[in-house]
Amino acid sequence: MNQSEALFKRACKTIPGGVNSPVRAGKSVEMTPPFIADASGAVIRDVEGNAYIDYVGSWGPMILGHAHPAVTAAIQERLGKGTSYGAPTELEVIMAETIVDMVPAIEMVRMVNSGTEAAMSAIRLARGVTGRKMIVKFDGCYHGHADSLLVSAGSGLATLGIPGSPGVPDDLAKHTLSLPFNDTEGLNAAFDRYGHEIACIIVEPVPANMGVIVPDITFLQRLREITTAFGAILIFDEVISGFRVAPGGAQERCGIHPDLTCLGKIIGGGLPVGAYGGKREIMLRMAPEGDVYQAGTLSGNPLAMAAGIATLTTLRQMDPYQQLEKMGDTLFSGLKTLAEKAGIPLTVNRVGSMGSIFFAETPVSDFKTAKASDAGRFKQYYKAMRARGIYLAPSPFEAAFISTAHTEELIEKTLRAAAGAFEEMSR
Ligand code: KE4
Repeated sequence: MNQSEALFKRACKTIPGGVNSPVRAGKSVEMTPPFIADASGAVIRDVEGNAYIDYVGSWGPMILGHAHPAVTAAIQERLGKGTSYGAPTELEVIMAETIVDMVPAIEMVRMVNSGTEAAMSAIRLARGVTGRKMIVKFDGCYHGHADSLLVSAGSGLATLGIPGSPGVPDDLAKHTLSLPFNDTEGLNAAFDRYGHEIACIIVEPVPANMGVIVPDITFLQRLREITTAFGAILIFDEVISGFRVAPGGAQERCGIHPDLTCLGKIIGGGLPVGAYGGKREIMLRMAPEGDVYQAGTLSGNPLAMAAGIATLTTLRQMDPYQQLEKMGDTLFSGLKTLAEKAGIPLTVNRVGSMGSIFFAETPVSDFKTAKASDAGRFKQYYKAMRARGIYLAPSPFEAAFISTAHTEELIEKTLRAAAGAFEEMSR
């Protein structure tokens, strides 16, 4: 038994499943998760000292790579001043001003501690503002684990094959309508039937929790039209796509402005964070200004703010999006070519520096087609790549992320590993 296996065995005695978030356990690939000792740049090292090129990036936050000097320095500078006060700081004002400046549809923003809190707060606000109960989400999209949103969620739930979750009361789940993504007809039919009962649509404008799905722009435009027509709130969950696919996220890329936006991950630089924001007149309904309640002991935590501000400031200075686009294209078109050479059908979906591969012969455009891809082949691929020093998400329903620390040389090394993996799989 190696050290990770020993630690996992030990962890399972006191932590459910040995992990603090289900998808980390790698159940769908049937491998013990590596226990991490440290990471820097694009490389992560396990407790045995094995080094891997990292495409998980903490599931999105590490767009600058691990232990980026600017982020580390910002945290260290704050440490000596205390870790939490429960009172406002200038850092929170700087963070809010930066988000408002960078994200087109955000005029006011509230910090929370996770993407889950951001999404649950945004739907509570939408229900409060409209006085309506029903919310619309899309199969395969994941917005954290708040009760109303664990209905055909993607990510962990998709990986574990649980359609919803025990513990979510039926009379709450019944207010959530989950529709197929990229299906305008289904959307129109739902609004024809329930339109005036619908408080909001919450959507990942670039889904990344059923693997990455490329949105049909006319579908996204229809979301905006139909919510406006029926007086419902449009919420873009940009916890992953925010600052990832463009400085202003997916809403900058597609030019569609939601009423509310959820953020997380990148804005904390790896520390616990979330945020929701949007139109001023909607956000002013939040306590203590307004009557919709939401709170959090550690919301706007100074260490998380320092790390997040350093991350966003560095991103603005570097403006790495063209380089990330190029690296993404090199990696994912390379994977497609290599798989074809090995006679292995592969569908590749990518937006900027995040993408997924599906072992499928047909396009993957929604949860149904994502689930139809060959999970057994993914397991073989995952094992073969990990054996060759490439660290991928242990699930076919996640994204691979490229950071600014990934070099052409590391991408080439990854493609060489993939060539070996596909060759092994084709035998
Ligand atoms: P957190 O509560 O995990 O910070 O954020 C929830 C969330 C909300 N919205 C989107 C679009 C998300 O992708 C997430 C969380 N993402 C998953 C992985 N795809 C987190 C990984 C995990 O659950 O451990």
